[in-house]
Amino acid sequence: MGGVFYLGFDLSTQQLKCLAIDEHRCVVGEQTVEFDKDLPQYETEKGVYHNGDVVDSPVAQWLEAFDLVLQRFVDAGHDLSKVVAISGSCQQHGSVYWTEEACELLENLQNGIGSLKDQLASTAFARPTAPNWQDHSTGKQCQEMEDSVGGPQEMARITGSRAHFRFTGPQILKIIQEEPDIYERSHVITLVSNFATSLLCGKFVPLEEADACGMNLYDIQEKKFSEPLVQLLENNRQYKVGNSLLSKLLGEPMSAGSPLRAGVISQYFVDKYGFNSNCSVFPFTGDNLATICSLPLRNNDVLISLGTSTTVLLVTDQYHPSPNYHLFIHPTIPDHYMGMICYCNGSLAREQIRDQLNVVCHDKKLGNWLSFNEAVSDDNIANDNELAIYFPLGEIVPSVPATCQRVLFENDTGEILQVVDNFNDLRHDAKNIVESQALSCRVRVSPLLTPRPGAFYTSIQINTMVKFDYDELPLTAYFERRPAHAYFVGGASKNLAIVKRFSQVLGATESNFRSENPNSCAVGGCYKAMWSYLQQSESQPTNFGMFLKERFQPTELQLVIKGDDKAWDKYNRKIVALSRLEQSLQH
Ligand code: ADP
Ligand code: XUL
Repeated sequence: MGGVFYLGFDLSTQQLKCLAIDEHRCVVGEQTVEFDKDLPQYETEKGVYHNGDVVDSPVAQWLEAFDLVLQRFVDAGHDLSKVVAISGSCQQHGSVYWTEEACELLENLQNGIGSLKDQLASTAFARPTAPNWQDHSTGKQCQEMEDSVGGPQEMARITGSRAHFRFTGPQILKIIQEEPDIYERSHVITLVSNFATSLLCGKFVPLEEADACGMNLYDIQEKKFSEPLVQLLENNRQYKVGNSLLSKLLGEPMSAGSPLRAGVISQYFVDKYGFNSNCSVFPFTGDNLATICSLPLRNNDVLISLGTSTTVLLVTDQYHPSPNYHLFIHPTIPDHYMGMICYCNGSLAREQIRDQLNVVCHDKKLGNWLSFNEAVSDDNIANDNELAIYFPLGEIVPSVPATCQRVLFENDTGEILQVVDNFNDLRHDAKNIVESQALSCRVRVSPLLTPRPGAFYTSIQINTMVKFDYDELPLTAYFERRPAHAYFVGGASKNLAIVKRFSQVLGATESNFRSENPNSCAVGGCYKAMWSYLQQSESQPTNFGMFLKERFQPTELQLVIKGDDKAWDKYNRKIVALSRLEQSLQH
């Protein structure tokens, strides 16, 4: 490795990854510690312990992973003294409970007297495990928190999300109620992100503001912890021997959007792995937040992750919260937010139709997408008056149990004419599933985008009011708010037929790209480190979006299709029908 370089960590559920990039953003090193395989003594399954609804991870496993991943860098011959800045990403929502002694222990970490685990594991933590985002055990606490502020809508307005099992506030409330001794012994509570930053800096580092939005405790518009929510947790304490919740959380978070440094690397890492003692550490953020930092995403751009489930991430300057999705403060762009919409039914539902179609087409090759793709791309399949939703699993948006519904509708009004058991043939289902999945994303994304009046040709009554979830907007709102760019990632983004059709329905005005970077969270961490570091030494601050735009090579992204107004306009006619179909499921 030549000149300076930057490290990006990704502490996820199953592994700790660390990526090194040089000043040209080329990856020059990569090491991973897989928890189940490399640290079998913890006996975790996919990185976690399951006990009924309770899912948690051993904190000591993460301590060992940090030592191991850095040792692997050194063993691979990398000179860590060239690292000028570090940042990273972590699984969201998890929380780590530290004792009063932890502060001194962190500040006195020393090489030569043992590993991080030896020096911290037995005395620095009030709880040996951290609740994991897969935990489902806080239903009671979610209800109490929503009731205390006046319901899910108000909770979403304050904190960017309604109360969720995995969010940190309900998890802390459960510990207050069920493990009062442990709670009182917890002098400091960190998220996984500032656990990692604190470890590397050898001192407690406050929360990072963007990741703090995953707690159901932070008032996003006021930019401070919500007093009524913090008070509710305080009121649940059985005895108040320890410090206040706000003090445990290390006060208000470090402001996102600015390149504020968390500190320099602790002497422990300097002595043990050869880091330079000036090496800067910038606040770690959540994994989804780091993902949007890995691509040149700007205001009104969307990222669609076509994995097992479908996740839509988008950058917006509109604070339009809803109980159906999440809003977080953007980690690097001031006055912007990241929207996150999670669907359960993504690839699995498409695979079911693919398999049924392959049976009919006598295609015996397991998992072959050929017939499915032909149908999805076929403009001669006449499905303009067809609409269907395919939810083999209960869905999050809209919130309905598992169902499959096919309807025919009146093209000019969107009125549903008939529920049918089947369409002409299964090729219609292939085309309809991709279209309706994309249309569902489109109508949820629209209210979060900036309105930009443009041409549309649809003859349908444009002042018709359309209802999706908690939103009721005139139809025009869905025409005027379009993404600028769409980026497709995840397993099914390999499939051009799916991505092209998705792109047409979503209607990005500029272009649609796909990216095949398997390390997006760690890459986002590297870019955050690099941008933050360069900002500190430059007199003219560069906005993070511009920084990425300037540095991104066009070859890193594959252009799938340019914005196509005509193709997009065709789907305007299906919006009213989708709204009616979804509402018929709620009754
Ligand atoms: P995860 O979400 O679990 O991280 P991936 O992002 O790897 O997983 O996505 C896995 C999904 O990608 C699979 O369920 C599969 O259906 C889908 N997939 C993979 N290749 C293709 C393809 N060529 N066409 C359509 N879907 C695909
Ligand atoms: C997001 C969430 C997951 C974790 C995975 O809300 O719970 O994406 O961040 O690590």
